[in-house]
Amino acid sequence: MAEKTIVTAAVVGAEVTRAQNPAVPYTPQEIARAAVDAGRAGAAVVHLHARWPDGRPSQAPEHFREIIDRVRSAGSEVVIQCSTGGAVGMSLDERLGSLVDGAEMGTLNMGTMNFGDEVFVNTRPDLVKVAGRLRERRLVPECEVYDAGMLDTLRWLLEKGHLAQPYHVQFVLGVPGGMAASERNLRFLVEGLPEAVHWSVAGVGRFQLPMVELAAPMGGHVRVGLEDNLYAAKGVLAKGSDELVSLAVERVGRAGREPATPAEARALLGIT
Ligand code: KMH
Ligand code: ZN
Repeated sequence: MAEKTIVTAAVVGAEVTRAQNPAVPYTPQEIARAAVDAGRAGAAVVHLHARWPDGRPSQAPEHFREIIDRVRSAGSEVVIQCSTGGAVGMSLDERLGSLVDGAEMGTLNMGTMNFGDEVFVNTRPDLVKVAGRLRERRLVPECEVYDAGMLDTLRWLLEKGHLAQPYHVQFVLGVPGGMAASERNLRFLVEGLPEAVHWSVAGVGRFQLPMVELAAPMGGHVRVGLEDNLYAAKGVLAKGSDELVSLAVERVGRAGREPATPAEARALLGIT
């Protein structure tokens, strides 16, 4: 029996807006509802960002606390992963505001890169700081890998003792400035992992569901949601991240695998 597939729902990022898709959640209440709905649709993990009510990206601890409280009050057991990426232009200290009590995982962005027309800054000292904070707070890191050289950075963090199992790798493919979401690139990246570790892929835009179809038979895990993609099909806006999760779950099933429950995802990811 193949290992179960962890479906992560990235229900809102820092970049997408309601003008692009009215289903993009902004308030903690809306983001929590989107997370709970994604969990019902089959997501085991939710990757969280926050917003100010007017839609500006927020890493304010109070926003993350409210989202997590609301998710748990609704009875959802989804694994909570908080973004330390935040938005381009935020200071690292501001970005770390998301790591509040109740978080179980935090992202660790693996290097500086062009992110669209901007620069997403993650120097090596930044990485060491984020990794240290995740360790202090006993959060499982999810390493966000956008480009091949970032795997060498991952190896460096391991060698220097800044990172150790358990950790998870998310290949985020298709960001303008990073590696494209292609089969060749995904296979190359998976082969280049420095050690046996669970990995997942998040394809940006129209590559989101094709990357699910590719990764599921390869034994990978998958991420979908409005952070990375606003459409359920060509020209058809997604009604929410839960719809994208349902589409991913269908594809995982077609590959002969089953979606992991939150408890199964915790066991796979080493969350205690
Ligand atoms: N918003 C992007 C600049 C993460 O969540 O850790 C980075 C991002 C990564 O979304
Ligand atoms: Zn994110």
